[in-house]
Amino acid sequence: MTASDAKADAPVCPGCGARLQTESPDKPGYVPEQALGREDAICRRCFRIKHYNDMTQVAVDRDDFLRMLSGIASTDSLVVHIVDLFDFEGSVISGLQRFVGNNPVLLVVNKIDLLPKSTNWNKIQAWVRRQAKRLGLRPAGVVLCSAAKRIGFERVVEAIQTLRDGRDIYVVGATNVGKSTLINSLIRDYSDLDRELTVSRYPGTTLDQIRIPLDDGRYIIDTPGIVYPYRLTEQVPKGVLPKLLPERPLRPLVYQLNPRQTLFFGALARFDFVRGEPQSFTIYVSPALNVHRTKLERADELYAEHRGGLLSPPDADELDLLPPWTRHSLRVPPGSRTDISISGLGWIRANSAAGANVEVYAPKGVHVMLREAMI
Ligand SMILES: Nc1nc2c(ncn2[C@@H]2O[C@H](COP(=O)(O)OP(=O)(O)OP(=O)(O)O)[C@@H](O)[C@H]2O)c(=O)[nH]1
Ligand SMILES: [Mg+2]
Repeated sequence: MTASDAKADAPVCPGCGARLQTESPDKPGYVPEQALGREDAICRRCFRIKHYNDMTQVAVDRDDFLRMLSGIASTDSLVVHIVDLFDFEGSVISGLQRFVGNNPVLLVVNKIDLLPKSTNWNKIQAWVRRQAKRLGLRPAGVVLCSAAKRIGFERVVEAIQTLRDGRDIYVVGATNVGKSTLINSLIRDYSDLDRELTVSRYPGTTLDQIRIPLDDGRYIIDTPGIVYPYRLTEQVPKGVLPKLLPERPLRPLVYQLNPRQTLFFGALARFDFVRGEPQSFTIYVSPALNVHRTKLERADELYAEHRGGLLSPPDADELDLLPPWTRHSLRVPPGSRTDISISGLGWIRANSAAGANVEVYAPKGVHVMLREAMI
């Protein structure tokens, strides 16, 4: 996974886990020769992320991640499985139970700061448990938290202490769910270590396992995120991510729609209310994203004329980097509380008991699905 020309016994970058090397500036772990001897040397990529918020994307091999996960079964550890509440289905490792052997799993649902303040957390907790069960996960515990905002952090620590029983702690999850952020918070609050893992808003920051010693001789292990190509966040050009990933709590937007009306989410996705009684739909997407309403019969023309302009992101010069759209026809069943979820973009809650026929256009490969409403 890391630079093949790095020597196997070379020190690793404490930020991303890549083996340090001085040969290939374009490969992971590169440090200039004179920096290599320094005790706190981090690779150039981590340096740039840290100081300039500038990320060099590195191609990663999904099989490496799966091999790494498979290795966990033969260890004696507590597996902390972090999921991003903003992209729950997209960030869950649904086959995790297969990989962990007899080790207990703690399911940590992160980024709860993104939900509206008025959220009923007991309901979310129950929703998470139902979804986890549906997806075949059998966690020994479920906790909700915000690693970045330190909300619910004591619950995470308590659950880890209860379940750990002297074992190592493996922190696993999809890219960008907040694994390294959570470990940084743990280090800061519960140890004397002077260490900081590299975190960034871009998926694929951590490149290899990073073992951080605990007081009792065991380790907490940060791992690279698994790349799930069906998340919009893995498909968009880098420049789009700041608009796609919310930094502040979502402000649900309620749209009262008549049938044959359309909503555009920039030029990233399109939602057509095709058939049903006039009804309201509640949109949960990043507040930075532009939502544009139009009539269905105007939608194709509007898109052709205004994508990259009025309909952005992506901007015109990045449009070609996005895969073409696929159309998903969905039937929202009557009488149900249903979300239409677009992995990585957010979700649309259908509010009417009467049901609806809708169509969603999203970049090819991005998962679009119906689920029980979260809120
Ligand atoms: N809103 C919010 N953002 C968070 C939270 N935790 C982490 N983030 C943000 O999520 C992004 C990814 O965080 P990382 O800690 O790098 O995630 P990771 O899982 O280690 O990512 P990889 O190393 O790419 O697998 C960063 O922009 C973090 O600031 C949280 O609780 N709330
Ligand atoms: Mg990380």
